[in-house]
Amino acid sequence: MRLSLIHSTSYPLVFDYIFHTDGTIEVRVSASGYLQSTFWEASQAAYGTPIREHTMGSLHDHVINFKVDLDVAGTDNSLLYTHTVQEEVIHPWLDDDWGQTVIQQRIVHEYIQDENKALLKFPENHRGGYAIVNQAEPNRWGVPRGYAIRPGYSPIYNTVVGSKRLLHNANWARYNLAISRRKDTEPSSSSTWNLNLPGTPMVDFHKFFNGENITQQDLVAWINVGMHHLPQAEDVPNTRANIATSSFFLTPLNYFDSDVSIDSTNAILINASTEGAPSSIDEYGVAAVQCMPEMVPPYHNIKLKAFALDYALWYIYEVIHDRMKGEGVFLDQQQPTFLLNFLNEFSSSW
Ligand SMILES: [Cu+2]
Repeated sequence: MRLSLIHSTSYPLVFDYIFHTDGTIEVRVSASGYLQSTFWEASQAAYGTPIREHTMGSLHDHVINFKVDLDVAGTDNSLLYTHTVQEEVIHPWLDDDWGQTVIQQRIVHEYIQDENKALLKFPENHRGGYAIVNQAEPNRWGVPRGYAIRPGYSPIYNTVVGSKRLLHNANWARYNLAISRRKDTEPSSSSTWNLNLPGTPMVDFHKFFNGENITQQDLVAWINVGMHHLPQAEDVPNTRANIATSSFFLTPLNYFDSDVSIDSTNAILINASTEGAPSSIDEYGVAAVQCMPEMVPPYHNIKLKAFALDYALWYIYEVIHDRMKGEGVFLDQQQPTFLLNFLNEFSSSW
């Protein structure tokens, strides 16, 4: 099941929450729309890319923080770091020419107990990962039931650290994820006003991390998605949502005793017990469903007059129109000629 929400401005963000039949929840954010650009000047090539004759797409980062208040098999949860290491061991039963030393890998399970050590980046080469588990609730095989937090597309964090504008107000953006004790006094990782107070922000994310023990406690995961945006020609006219996308997965980790997607009622069992004979088919009583969407009606504008198919111009027209209305200048909806002229001039220099 997929739930999609669109936050629509000139730079729309599509939020997808995808519920997989194995119990995985996928969270994905995709960006599109118009770049906030600046004037192209060749000496500034280290800070952007020319995307038109006189226009530069500027280098920037997007980081978006999700608060994930997971309770895995109850509220008593721990942070498990599982990773692999290389080791050198002796296998005495070997009689190879090069000896009995073998280099191999092994799994290391480690519970992170100190909240201060739970400001995390995904391990290099993604050789391991983090999970919220309940140590007191094993599955059938004796393994603590858990949910892993896995990276999806573009698992990034903020590049710039230490700038005065981001002194303490975006500390949440410095990591891939962080795990803290859940508290009513820590409802969000930032606030609208943080922007204006870099040194003493309303919410300083680092203050959530004060050395508390996070073993078998009610925990919250703070997870970042985003993109290092080095603009390119193909960001015009719209940033491409297939590339400007970022995601993470919350996925069962020994939470079940096996893959539960097998229990999906729309499974079909085909039994061909005798060669040459027709096979029996069991659809478990689920009727075939065809979800054809309704035909989309032709586009028409219900507000004002539409100009050709260039939505960019149309958008600008609407913005200008709204501003003029806001400033008390009445724009006759039936006579937008002067505005069309303006748009033509604007588009030729654009
Ligand atoms: Cu961007």
